[in-house]
Amino acid sequence: PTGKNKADMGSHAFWKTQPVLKFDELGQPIGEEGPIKKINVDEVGKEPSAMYPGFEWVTMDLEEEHQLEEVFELLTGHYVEDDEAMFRFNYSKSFLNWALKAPGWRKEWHVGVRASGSKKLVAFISGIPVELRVRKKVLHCSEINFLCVHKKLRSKRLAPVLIKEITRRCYLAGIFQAIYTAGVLLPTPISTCRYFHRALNWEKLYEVGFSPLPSNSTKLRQITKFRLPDTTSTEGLRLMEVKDIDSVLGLLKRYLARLDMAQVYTREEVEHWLLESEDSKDQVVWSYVVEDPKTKKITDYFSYYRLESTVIGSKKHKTVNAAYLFYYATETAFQKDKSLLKPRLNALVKDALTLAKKANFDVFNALTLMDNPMFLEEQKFGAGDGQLHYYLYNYRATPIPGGIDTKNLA
Ligand code: NHW
Repeated sequence: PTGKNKADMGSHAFWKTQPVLKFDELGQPIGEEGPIKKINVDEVGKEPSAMYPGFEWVTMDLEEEHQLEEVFELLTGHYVEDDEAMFRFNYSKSFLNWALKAPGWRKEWHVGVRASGSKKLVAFISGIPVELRVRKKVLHCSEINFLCVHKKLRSKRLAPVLIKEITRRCYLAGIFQAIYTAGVLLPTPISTCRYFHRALNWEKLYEVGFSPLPSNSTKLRQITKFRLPDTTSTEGLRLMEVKDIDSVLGLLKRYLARLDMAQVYTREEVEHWLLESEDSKDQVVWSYVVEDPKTKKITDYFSYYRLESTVIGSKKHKTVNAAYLFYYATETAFQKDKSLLKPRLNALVKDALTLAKKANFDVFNALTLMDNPMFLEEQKFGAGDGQLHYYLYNYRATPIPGGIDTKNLA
């Protein structure tokens, strides 16, 4: 046998020691959903485990501009790339501020590793507190993200050490569950979505190698296909303002209650995640509402956030400016006539695309979650290569279907 088979479904020397579902438990009935392991905080280590010789643990202070810059530099050079190493996520500093300093954030959950000699930051992992509803139960958990190991230190089993350390810090804070997402397949996803991409600037996406030219098409035809109107069409559409927070929170709560799994937002979180302070130099999130001109009620909401990718090999273009569909909600979901939802979502998303194009984005990305399958094809999104797996740590739950996945059907 070759070593390759071993790597495939994987022996998972680390993950098999962790309180997560095994692949072969997938087909079996889960029973009552709940924690896999009972954690006794008294038995949790009070100190970090030993770090490899030549390296040391550090708690990052992201209120300090310089330390935020260090995390930014590490991620810019070493974070997630596509399989062909053509693009790498380039989270901006304002994005990191937004994502890592969400309401209730703790400095202790911004964990780094430095080289002892040079003090250079070589690895990072983070968590933020979130309330997560899985079907009827609400879990206090952490959302783990930005796990990153410097390219020169890969495959040395540093990632498991980082994961165990953030786990220890969560346990000490009385948090025994976590949610995280990854493009790689690990034991065992609770849900899997596919990325879909809608070209806004097709020519640039073609030039950087992101969008192919189909053999039965021409450049001009592709450009025409993805053309968008100059103005939006939904009456009453405008930017969300502070005065809309309560309406948006109410609408979003009702909309998300229809899903098997969703974050439970407080007012403060809506303000943080959906409304950016006006003095932000480098805007991350764009939120829009539809205000009914007659009743003045907020009937719809949508948002997207900005995340650039570095183009690794191109001379002509340094980055791809991508918008990611974030939250949305619409009253049509609650009307008796169920056939209203699909056309309304299509109209809203078309407006979102139109606005993103005006704001100079190159591509608009969305996953196969929420009600997205109702508009992805109609709005000319195409299935990408990438999947996003959703995972729960120390929680046993029946998997949640992840919407359409045309790549798997093909
Ligand atoms: S996913 C993005 C992860 N980051 C990147 O892909 C950046 C580029 N890659 C790297 O920096 C979003 C490295 O390749 C990383 C692995 C650091 C990924 N999640 O050190 P070794 C997140 O941040 C397992 C979980 O030798 P490496 C979510 C792998 O399966 N595990 O590898 C993070 C193997 O274990 P196995 C991952 O390439 C969630 C082991 O690591 C993983 O040098 C974290 C190999 O380690 C991934 N993305 O470094 C979990 N990638 O058992 C949080 C690889 O298979 C859990 N591995 O042998 C919850 C904790 C909190 C609980 C609180 C109650």
